[in-house]
Amino acid sequence: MELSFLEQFKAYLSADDITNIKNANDEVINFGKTIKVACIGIYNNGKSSLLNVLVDDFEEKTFKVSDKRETTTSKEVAKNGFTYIDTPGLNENDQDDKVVFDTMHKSDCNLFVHNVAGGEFTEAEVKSLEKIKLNWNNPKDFINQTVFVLSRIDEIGNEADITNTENKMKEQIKKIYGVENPMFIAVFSKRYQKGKIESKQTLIDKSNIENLKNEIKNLSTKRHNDILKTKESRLNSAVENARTKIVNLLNSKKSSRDTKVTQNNNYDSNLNSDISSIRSTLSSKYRTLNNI
Ligand SMILES: Nc1nc2c(ncn2[C@@H]2O[C@H](COP(=O)(O)OP(=O)(O)OP(=O)(O)O)[C@@H](O)[C@H]2O)c(=O)[nH]1
Ligand SMILES: [Mg+2]
Repeated sequence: MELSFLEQFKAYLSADDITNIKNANDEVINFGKTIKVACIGIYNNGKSSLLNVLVDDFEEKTFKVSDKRETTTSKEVAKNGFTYIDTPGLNENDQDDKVVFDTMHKSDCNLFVHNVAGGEFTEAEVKSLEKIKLNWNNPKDFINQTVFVLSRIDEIGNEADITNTENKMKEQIKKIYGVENPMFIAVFSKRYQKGKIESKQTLIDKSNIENLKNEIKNLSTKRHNDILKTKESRLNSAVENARTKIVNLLNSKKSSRDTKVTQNNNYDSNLNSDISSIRSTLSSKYRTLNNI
């Protein structure tokens, strides 16, 4: 969209309104150049560890990893046609949640990372899923563009336990979103890291990381048109919001100008009536004085 009109109306808009329109426009213009993947989830669940392997950083320098709460801002890194975005842990505070939600609104696909060693979704995760639902125009879209990634599978002895937990989580999602069969994949970032460092293909295959990459690609191809439509409708609503704001502001200026005109007209008419009354009084006095 040609945005030169913003210059003309900038006196009527806030810096935030203008940034919103420009960002939404950039999203539409740049759509398809890269697939934006947001990594979300509760803190310490392995989001940054997963992103490091997705960008082939086996020294974990790109996205900071720690066993305490670490990521507090969103960070983007582009690699092989994808832009991976790390986010702060969900459900810690409103400010962090806002960073995550803003990031998700820009992303084409989300990876919801869950620590499967702790069982099904925790209370904090359920709360976050409910909050995301409230922040989404069409909540089913969130599920359709999200892959639920089970991390820390090495801490679970039995594969059946992973399937069991996955089924419980699907029930939890169904209860909140009414969606059956969301996408799930269990990965082991550290095994992929080791496989790459030691050139062991079996470890790479068993880590499921390549499958995850394919899932992301399939998902973004499948949802190409829907994602573009969402971005276009976000741009339209940003422009529509600005238009409503300008019209309201102009109407309120016009109404205050009309009030002033009415006040001036009243003043003029009172003044004219005073002048004629003074004139008539004076001329009558003049006639009296002169005994006319
Ligand atoms: N055993 C095991 N540990 C893991 C795995 N993935 C990550 N970790 C460890 O879990 C801890 C947290 O990992 P991070 O990647 O920093 O987690 P995060 O979700 O980014 O955490 P925040 O940035 O605090 O929200 C680190 O100590 C990691 O080494 C895994 O697959 N298995
Ligand atoms: Mg992190």
